[in-house]
Amino acid sequence: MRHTWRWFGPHDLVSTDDMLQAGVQGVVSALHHVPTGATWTDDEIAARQAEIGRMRDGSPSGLRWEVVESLPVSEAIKTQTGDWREHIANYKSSMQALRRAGIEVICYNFMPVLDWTRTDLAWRRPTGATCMRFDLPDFAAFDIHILARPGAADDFPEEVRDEAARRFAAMTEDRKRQLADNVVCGLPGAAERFTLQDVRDLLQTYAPLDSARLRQHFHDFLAEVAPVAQDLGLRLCCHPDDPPFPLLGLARIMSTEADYAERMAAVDLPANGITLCSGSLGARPDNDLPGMMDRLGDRVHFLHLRNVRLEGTALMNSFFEDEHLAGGTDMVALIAAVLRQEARRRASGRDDADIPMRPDHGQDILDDLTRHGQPGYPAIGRLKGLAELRGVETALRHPDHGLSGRSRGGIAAA
Ligand code: DNO
Repeated sequence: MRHTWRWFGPHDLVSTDDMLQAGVQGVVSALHHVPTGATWTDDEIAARQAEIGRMRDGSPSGLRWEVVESLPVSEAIKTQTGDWREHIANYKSSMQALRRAGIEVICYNFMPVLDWTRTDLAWRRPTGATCMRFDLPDFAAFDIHILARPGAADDFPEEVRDEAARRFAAMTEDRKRQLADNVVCGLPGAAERFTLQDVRDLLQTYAPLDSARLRQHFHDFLAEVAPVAQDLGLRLCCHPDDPPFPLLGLARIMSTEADYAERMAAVDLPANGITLCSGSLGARPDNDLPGMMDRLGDRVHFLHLRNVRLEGTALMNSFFEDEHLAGGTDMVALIAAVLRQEARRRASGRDDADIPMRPDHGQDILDDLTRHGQPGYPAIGRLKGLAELRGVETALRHPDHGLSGRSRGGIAAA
């Protein structure tokens, strides 16, 4: 695996120096200040590359911008309204500019309205660490009582509805505001910041879009951009829905293995690939992450490794972001599946054998608790995650004690 790290740019409170000391090999970034739908220019891309290339004192960092996360897909493209055709043309121009700059991997998502959704951004663990959490009754309180979305109550089981009503009745105005801010925060580092009214308006534009229509729009988008990516030698990789179940009455079409398989078959090109995010997909009990890596691994162009702890067995659950080796996903089995895939790629001479991986999210620990970086992206919590993941990888790769071609379930191509 290629060990990468998400960086939000010069305003990120975690610096390039911090990344180097964490042992990072490459950087994941985006031009968050460019409005969604506009073209990324050569100059803007070069400026970000230069920022990544230097340490705080101006000396070279030796780091390169290796993965774009995200080149965002506009709501206009997802709904096929307004300037969507122009946005697709701009998307292609941005891909060309990125390729000219030597960047090959582009992550994006096709989630309507909100990117990731949580109810708590700093939920306290017994150790005093904090993490992000999705609490179903709190989310229902937001949806039914704060956003007051028509029909929202029908989307939750009765006991969740009742608990949501009880909690809402006890909420101070501050708590209501905070909960709303947490839920609509789901665009890390993006230029846009949604108000409740923005969310209501956007939901209106999605009203006519059921899953079948949204799927069709996704396939139309892929039919436009994936062949261009293939010709340019780029790898596109779609991030899953987070969480991977329907929210706010919106269609969700990247939540399961079947969704991924269908999207890849729609435009069957290697450039049409996926971001395997174990934390997002793992929030659904029926997703088998090591199995998905084995079966879909050929098209996995980017890995987000993190773990969540589910608090129930239903499809729609409360969960929190656990430590990287805790939680419901068997991280050792998943990394073993990644190493098997990389060995297969090496054996067949693919030049993308090292799959970029970033430790996704981290709990806030130690000095993170006073640094207050981007929610989910603390320096030390992620460093700890990366160190643990690297430890698993190192052990599995050990020639005598790890998985080898000779041992059962080995990582060799055979
Ligand atoms: C959350 C991230 C997502 C991801 C986008 C990709 O922290 O994993 O926001 O960057 O969904 O488009």
